[in-house]
Amino acid sequence: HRAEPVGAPQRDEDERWMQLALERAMSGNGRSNPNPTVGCVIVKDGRVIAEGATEVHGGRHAERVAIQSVADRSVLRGATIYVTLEPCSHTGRQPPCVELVESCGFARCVVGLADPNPLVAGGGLRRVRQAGVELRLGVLRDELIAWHLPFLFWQLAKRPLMAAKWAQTLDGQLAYDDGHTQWISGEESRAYAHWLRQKYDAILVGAGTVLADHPTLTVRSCRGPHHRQPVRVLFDPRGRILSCPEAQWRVLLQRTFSPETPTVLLTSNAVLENARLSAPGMEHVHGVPLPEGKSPILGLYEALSDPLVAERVGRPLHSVLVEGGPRLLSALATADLIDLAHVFTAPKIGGGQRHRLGLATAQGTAFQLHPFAHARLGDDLLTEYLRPDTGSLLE
Ligand code: AOF
Ligand code: ZN
Repeated sequence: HRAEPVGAPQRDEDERWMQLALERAMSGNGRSNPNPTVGCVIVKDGRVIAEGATEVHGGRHAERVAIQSVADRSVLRGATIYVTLEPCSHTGRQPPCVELVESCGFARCVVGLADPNPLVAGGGLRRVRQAGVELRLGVLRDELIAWHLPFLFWQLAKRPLMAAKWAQTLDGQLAYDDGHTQWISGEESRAYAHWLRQKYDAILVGAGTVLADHPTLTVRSCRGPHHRQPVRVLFDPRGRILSCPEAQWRVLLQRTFSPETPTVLLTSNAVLENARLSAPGMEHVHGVPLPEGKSPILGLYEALSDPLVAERVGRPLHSVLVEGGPRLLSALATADLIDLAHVFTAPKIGGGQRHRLGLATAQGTAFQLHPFAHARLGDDLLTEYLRPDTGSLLE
């Protein structure tokens, strides 16, 4: 029985290069959505000779960016190519990466994850092997699953990934009793949270948060590069926002959109019929009715995956980051609909009674999550959790 070192696990050479490929992917965070942002590094004689990450949707894939960055392709002979996701074997908006990989004379190809896209699904791996290139699959699997989760989830579950994010005190308050939320987590956590926003296609908040915090829900003061703004979705089944005086709801809604990134207001049909959302200045707010005859939370899914919504906001909403408030998060947990949670815990005791998560289920029926990653951010602790069946979906 050998004692394991405390702290970070020992990494082999392939894991260290794959870590670099993951970091390349992360630096392109959100840029290529709904395509996965893949990272690629090419290594020869212990040195990186090329690297790349997927470009904007429809643009070049990571492997092509890396390979085309070298002036003389003959240096690639005998090198090892590391790529976070299986090289594609289909012709989409881009020609198949695997053809390019085959033509370079690599000695080895190290792949993080197989691509569940039915157009690829192992086809790329098979061709790499057939070309006589040594293949290793599954390096840094867990980290790469966490990174590529929005893409993997959409491919496997065929519904939007619902990720929750909240910051809490040690005693589980999401805001102090006076309603003050701004400063629960520290500066590093907030910078990380901004960076995280662009990983998702949309940010979702409930009407309570809009009325209490007047949020803009933008990516700013980010840790790392900033590539895009997610679509903002306001969930307001009872029409609380539009029942404010018009001057007030105009200001609230205007804070949440810009011409490039519209806002979707999900509310009831009746509320939308009476509102003056089509008035000048409101062109970037799309009022979308929640389907009638089912719980608003279930209607939320239907509305998010509606192709008409994708068309109106100019992109599909395959993944959503729910940023609160406690009431919406509690409703999602009660309906067992949180697939993933990013939880920041600040070393403070709020000491109050309000703004906590609650479950409207029978006593003793807890909503269970499994931790899969944690990090220290300044004085805060970030823990990331998966729903147990999200984990098994990925087996
Ligand atoms: C790769 N490398 O960097 C990415 C891949 O429409 P296309 O041609 O851009 O193809 C999109 C699909 O390609 C996407 O659904 C996923 O299966 C794969 N993404 N593959 O070899 C990359 N981003
Ligand atoms: Zn490709």
